[in-house]
Amino acid sequence: MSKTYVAVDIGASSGRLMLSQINDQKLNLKEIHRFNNGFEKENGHDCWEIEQIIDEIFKGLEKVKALGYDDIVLGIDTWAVDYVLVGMDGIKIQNPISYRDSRTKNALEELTTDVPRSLIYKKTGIQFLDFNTLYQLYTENKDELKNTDKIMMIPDYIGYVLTGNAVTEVTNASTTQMLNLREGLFDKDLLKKVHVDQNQFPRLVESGTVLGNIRHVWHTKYDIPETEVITVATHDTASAVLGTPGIGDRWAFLSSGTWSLLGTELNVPEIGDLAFESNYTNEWGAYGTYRFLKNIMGLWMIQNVKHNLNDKYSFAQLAELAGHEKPFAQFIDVNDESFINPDNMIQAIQDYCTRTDQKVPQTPGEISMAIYSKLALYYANELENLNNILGYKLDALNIVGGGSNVKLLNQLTSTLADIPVFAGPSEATAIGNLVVQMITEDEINNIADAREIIRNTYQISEYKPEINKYGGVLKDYQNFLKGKIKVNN
Ligand code: LFR
Repeated sequence: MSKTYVAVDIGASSGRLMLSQINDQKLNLKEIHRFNNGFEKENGHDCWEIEQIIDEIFKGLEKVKALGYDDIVLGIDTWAVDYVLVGMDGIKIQNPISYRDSRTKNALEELTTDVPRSLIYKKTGIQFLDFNTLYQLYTENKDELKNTDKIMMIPDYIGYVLTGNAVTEVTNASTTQMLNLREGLFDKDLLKKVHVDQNQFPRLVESGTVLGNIRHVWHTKYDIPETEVITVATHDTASAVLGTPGIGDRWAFLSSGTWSLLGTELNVPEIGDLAFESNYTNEWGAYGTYRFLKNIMGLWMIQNVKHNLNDKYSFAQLAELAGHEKPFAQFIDVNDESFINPDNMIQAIQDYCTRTDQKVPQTPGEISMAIYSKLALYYANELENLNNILGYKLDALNIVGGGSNVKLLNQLTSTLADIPVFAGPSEATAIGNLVVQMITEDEINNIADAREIIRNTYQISEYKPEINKYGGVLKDYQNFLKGKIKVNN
């Protein structure tokens, strides 16, 4: 009889608790609790309501208990780069600030005038995103940092509140852009640059280590099961890639959620000139792997558009409306910084098109198609880039996460990138979280077996490229991105 496992999987827009057992080499997943997440303005900054998030986890655990589960194993994954400063009294100093907050706007530029980008890349292998922990810490008040006992990444902090035990898990810690690839530790020079001492980060641990049991005090406040917490691959993208059932060793993944993370799994980091120039990242994975990938703006754009339309349409309806529109009515660089955190996404897209002298999408269908078709073009462009950097051709693209349900996007991507697409499971992140727990508890041997089990459990849909359907549109888009052509419609 399998133990009972619960994945706490929290993304930028929602969180949930998924329960699973493993029987006959199959997983059964049940959603127990779901809640909204998002940042709120606090003292002029976009902040995460971390207490509320933790309260929702307890609510979910109460539901687990009410279903009759008295004894469970639990793993936590969340988005990356953000952190909580904890004071000498063991209590958070303030709510964590979101990576989308504008405070880091100039930090990357400033810090890298002193320390060359090429050096930081050689040391860390991590892409330059202006919200990396390195640049966030750079903007912190130095006195406040001095009074900080612990700097904890979000899932590590939640684990600490639950169990009282503090660690820094590597998959997430690598996104700080402060881990030294060669030494396997925080880089002393980079720490110094942001006035942080190595001891302020709790000890580094690998994914798949036991953190401890939920503290007694929580049992006096909530009616929850006995819970052993495992430190899983706590970065949601790391869990998503673990939960991706690729076959062979030349498959690409696209973890498609608020962000689109496009890349491939490597056993050795790739930090050559091409990787550096293309701003590819080598995030640390579980079991000695690296996620070689690029961040693409992703479903964030359509999530915001849905919101701007007062949630009148579901995602499925928006995709359906998009399907009636022409796919490439304008070109958009989806990674343009104006889409990072605009007041109104529809306006930002329309302004972009006006600025670049192109057809301005108006209706919900046109706007949705503008996003989906440009995402597909962006993916296709990056796959080509990825093949170039690697020096070999990836032979399949596995799309996982919520976005893997968008058939229109899957088909466009397959055709434009000329690659077979395998879509699903949409729950890859929770699954990756769960299988690391199961490996730690000796119910699955290793990640290769876990992926076999995932293939056994889920129906994966295949999309094949439609030959010559869109002519040279990818080349035109690439020229547009390079600033070589201006499009007028
Ligand atoms: C996805 C993700 C990405 C990370 C971004 C910010 O949810 O974790 O991997 O770059 O969010 O943390």
